Amino acid sequence: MPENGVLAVSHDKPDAKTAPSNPKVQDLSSDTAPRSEQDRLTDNFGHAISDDNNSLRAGVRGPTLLEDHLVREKLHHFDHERIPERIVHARGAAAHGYFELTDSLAEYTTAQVLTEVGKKTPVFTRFSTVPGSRGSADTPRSIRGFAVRFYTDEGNWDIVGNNVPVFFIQDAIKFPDLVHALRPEPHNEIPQAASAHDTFWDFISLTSEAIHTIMWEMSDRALPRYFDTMQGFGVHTFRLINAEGKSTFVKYHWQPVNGVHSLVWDESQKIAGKDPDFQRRAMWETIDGGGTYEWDFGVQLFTEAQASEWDFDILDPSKIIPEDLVPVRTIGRMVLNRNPDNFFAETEQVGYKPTNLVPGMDFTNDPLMQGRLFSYLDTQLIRLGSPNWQYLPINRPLNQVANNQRDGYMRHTINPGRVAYRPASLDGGSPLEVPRDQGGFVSYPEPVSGEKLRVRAESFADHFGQARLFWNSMTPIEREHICKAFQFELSKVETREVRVRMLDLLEQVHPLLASQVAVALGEAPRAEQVAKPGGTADSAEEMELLATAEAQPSASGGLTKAKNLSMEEQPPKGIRNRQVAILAADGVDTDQVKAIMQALKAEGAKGHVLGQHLGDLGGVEAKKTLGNSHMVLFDAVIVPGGAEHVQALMEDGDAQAYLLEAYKHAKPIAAYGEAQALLADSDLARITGQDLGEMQDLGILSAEQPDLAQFVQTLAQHRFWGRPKVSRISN
Ligand code: HDE
Repeated sequence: MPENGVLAVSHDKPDAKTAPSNPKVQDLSSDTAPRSEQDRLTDNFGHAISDDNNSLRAGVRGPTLLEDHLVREKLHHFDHERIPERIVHARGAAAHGYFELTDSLAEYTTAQVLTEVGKKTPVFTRFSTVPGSRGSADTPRSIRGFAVRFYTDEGNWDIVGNNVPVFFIQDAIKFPDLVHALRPEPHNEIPQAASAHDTFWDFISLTSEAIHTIMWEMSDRALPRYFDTMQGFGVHTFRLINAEGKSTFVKYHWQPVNGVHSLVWDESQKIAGKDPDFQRRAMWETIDGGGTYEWDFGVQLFTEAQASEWDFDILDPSKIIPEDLVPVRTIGRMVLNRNPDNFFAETEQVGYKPTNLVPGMDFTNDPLMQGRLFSYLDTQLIRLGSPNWQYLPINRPLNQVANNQRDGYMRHTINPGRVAYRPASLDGGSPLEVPRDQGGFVSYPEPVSGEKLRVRAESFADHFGQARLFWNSMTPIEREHICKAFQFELSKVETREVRVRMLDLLEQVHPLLASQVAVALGEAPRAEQVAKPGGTADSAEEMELLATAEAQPSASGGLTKAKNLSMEEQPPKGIRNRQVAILAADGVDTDQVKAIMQALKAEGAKGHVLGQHLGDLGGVEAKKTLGNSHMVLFDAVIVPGGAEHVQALMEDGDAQAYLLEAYKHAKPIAAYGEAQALLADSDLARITGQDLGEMQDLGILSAEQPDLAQFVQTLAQHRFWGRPKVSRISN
């Protein structure tokens, strides 16, 4: 805590209580501008300003004078406020927190952050979408960035990862092509934050190495519900080096404590309009309310000898190492518990780079990673404008920086003395090199030999094997969502040759997948049996067909199906940070509402009372309305009892729409007391023709009095696929 007490006065948020224990937050506080009610307005050089509303002019209605340094200073700063956004991952949000190690990897590495059990290392973690601009929505179909900076005692360590474990291309030289194809098309800058356009699919159809990652991208993995319901992966194989200098390969995994859950496509698109800030808002509000976002940190550790047995190359970033071959060992937890004070200074100015490794770690020859080792440092120069970007408060490490680098735009550090070179006999030759046994970084002495060649290794040649493994590992509903995603994306492609080339690629994953898509595109199917396109989520026939569609994988270590690829097969993990809509009109049973809110709060979830109007509903307060919210923004809906309120909701189209949307998107619905009649007589019952009172197994609860334990259990299951007649509800 700095002596000037800056931290104490700079914010009065509930999460400020977590600040003093976080050394990085204390470090930032020395640059946090204090703000108090007694502040006197000054210009940038400390001169007090008496009038901030009027320029200095000659005559009451006359021209503004060149002399007016105050207006010039203010406009000058404003004119230069923007910096280039990130070329990819421009849209993102971040939070502070800590990483706590629970299991030491001392056998494998000397890195203190991975060997000192119980130590809490400050982190700053940023989540992002890939293709969209900084002002785009949170929920396009996109792989998500998952970048974690650890401020360790040995310098910064960044795992700049994604929420899927593989990448589209195998060599960095293709990255600009991939991104140019994905981003809005250059002639008209359309479409924003979307892959559903010709250039993207043109590139993919000619780049078969992308097909495995494309399967992930077309699955619901590319539509995470919240940041804390997605996994994170380091993607590449890295090295850990122990005290004897022995190297072990490692892959990094983040497993969300709240389980892995996604949106469905219809929901994602609607959220993009109803609340484009949906995910950043959810994280902000959870943390602002004293809650946390948490992940377990796991590693897959393996040796060169193991790697040599597998029929895929561990240097190929388009391949996973199935958890069946190398289980994930959980070694710690990341807890995000503090929002940034300032978006620009922290979230925008943070510059991650995969070269931020600490001693006891090293890179591998993964050709995608090798390119990244150059690119991230390079990009910060254009984005942040100076080689001194690493001295920005959010980027500087917690330990001391000492070297002979000097000068450059915006140099803040004042380096005294006359020596800025090595070797030097003056000033004691400082700073001194640090030998390995005292914590100096030493690269792993991997033997390297060979001819200089511009080639792709033969061991990278299998492009389809793991795409088939992924397909096989999906449940029928997940397969259906993949088929529908391809149908949507490719139906937006105007060039028929591109669509057909994609079908050729898909056929090599599975003919049924290709056929389901082909029929929707008006092309001939590639399998004997096909389900009707534009089909019905509730079609038992389609589900059965999808259930039996197995492919023959390769490059999979002999597996036909792999663990933990399916989200649906992962067990439910409780309801923490879930959001529940409670529909309420005047006359609602307020005791029931309070009991529901209480029960949700006790489990870490949040009930939101949505009134027909804001304000008091006779003892509970509506902070949102049916009209200013939407079902897609919630995980479940409850209609409490109360005769007058139920009567009002029966006639309210918005209330009816909540039930229809919740049903369609497979979310829990509960109706209590008089609201049972509302359910029975709802548009939902009429349109689907279902007896909604008999659908407890499908997540529709109705009872005289709320059984809140049952509701919590139902909410924990998240989605109830297989509800009948879903296709009768329009988008
Ligand atoms: Fe990135 N990537 N990337 N990337 N990446 C950037 O760096 C790049 C790749 C990832 O929240 C840029 O600071 C190349 C894989 C994340 O600030 C840029 C290649 C993975 C973020 C860049 C890749 C990632 C970025 C843009 C192929 C997952 C956001 C701004 C050789 C393992 C970090 C910036 C944040 C950002 C280059 C491939 C993850 C241009 C050249 C693979 C999470 O430097």
